[in-house]
Amino acid sequence: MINEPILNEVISHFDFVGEIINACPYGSGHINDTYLLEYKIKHMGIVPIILQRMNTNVFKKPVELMENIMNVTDFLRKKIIQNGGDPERETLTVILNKSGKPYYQDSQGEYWRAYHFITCATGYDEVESEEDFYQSALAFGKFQSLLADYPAHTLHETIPDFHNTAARFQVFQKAVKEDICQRAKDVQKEIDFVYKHVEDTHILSDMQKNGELPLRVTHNDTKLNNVLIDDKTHQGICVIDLDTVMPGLSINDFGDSIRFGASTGAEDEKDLSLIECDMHLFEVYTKGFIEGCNGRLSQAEIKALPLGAKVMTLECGIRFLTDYLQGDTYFKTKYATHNLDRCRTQFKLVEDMEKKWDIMNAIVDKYSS
Ligand code: ADP
Ligand code: GN1
Ligand code: MG
Repeated sequence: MINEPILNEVISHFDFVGEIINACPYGSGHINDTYLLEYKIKHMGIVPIILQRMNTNVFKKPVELMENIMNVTDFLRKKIIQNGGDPERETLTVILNKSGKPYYQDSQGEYWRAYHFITCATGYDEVESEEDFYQSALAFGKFQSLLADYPAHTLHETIPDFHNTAARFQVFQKAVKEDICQRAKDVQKEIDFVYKHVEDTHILSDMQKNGELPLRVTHNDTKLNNVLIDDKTHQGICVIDLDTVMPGLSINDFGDSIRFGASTGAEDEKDLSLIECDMHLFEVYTKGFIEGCNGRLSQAEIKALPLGAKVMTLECGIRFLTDYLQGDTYFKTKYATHNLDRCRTQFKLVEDMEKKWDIMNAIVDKYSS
């Protein structure tokens, strides 16, 4: 937990107005440390703000990362205004520090940033209604279509090889070999599962290299809780967590949402009998995502959507297992086998998708023209 003096130091370097009345940890992200600050401002009442300590273990170049976020949110803001939307609610607004920078580096070298808090909207940790899931699909699809003419080459790669599954496999192999925590012996079944799926780890990069799948500006972390759903209208209003916006594959954005939202259980569910890929939710998301992309997806991309779901799920499982083998240094964990539990749900989902492969393809076919 963060100590008070640092929080006070950080807060004093941003241009927040009013009297601070509350500061508490917020949200359930696996990467950054997020705080909700509440300010009392005369005539305005309580104004909430999001303050985040950026995870520089994960994001090695926070200044470049914030440059991406400033540029992407400026671009989105203009598009949203052109389309008659509300830029205050439909994209993130960064609050500058007192020297005009979009971040503050504290006296211990840590990087912080602040956003306007988007009120009366929720980021769900699980699918509570199928309509919300549909709305999240529309929002992530729309995000991609709004950024379709963004000059992708100007974006920094905030995590190199982020969704390069073949590179993830290499790191996994090294982790098994080194086995620094001597955990490999307990997870032989999971390790074997990865080796059985080695062919799947390079299939998407091969399709990209041979021109079947185009590089686009993608979000790359399309979990359900990274889109805020308006509490009143129930529309997916704002895509958040823009740290990994980089050139990538549209089908990976689709796939990451499926592995999280179409699962019948939580990402860290221990009872694997509760984990399946729900074909109805798969259909709901497929419909929304294709609609949201608004004609921007090629036929080849649409056809490859089930593959995106399977490979992203496999990749995420490999990442959780690798982190478990390496001593849980990447993802935040709450108990010793947290990453292992997360890995197991992902591999169960992959198996289930393999069983339901024909159904998944038939669903995608239905929405492909
Ligand atoms: P992480 O990378 O750790 O997942 P996020 O940027 O997704 O961090 O933020 C964590 C949580 O904080 C989100 O899931 C969401 O609930 C909340 N959050 C982040 N930014 C905002 C915002 N501008 N307005 C309201 N809630 C926010
Ligand atoms: C992390 O930041 P968050 O919690 O939205 C991770 C994703 C994983 C996800 C698994 C930058 O997402 O790639 O899919 O956990 N983000 C990063 O829950 O590694
Ligand atoms: Mg998040």
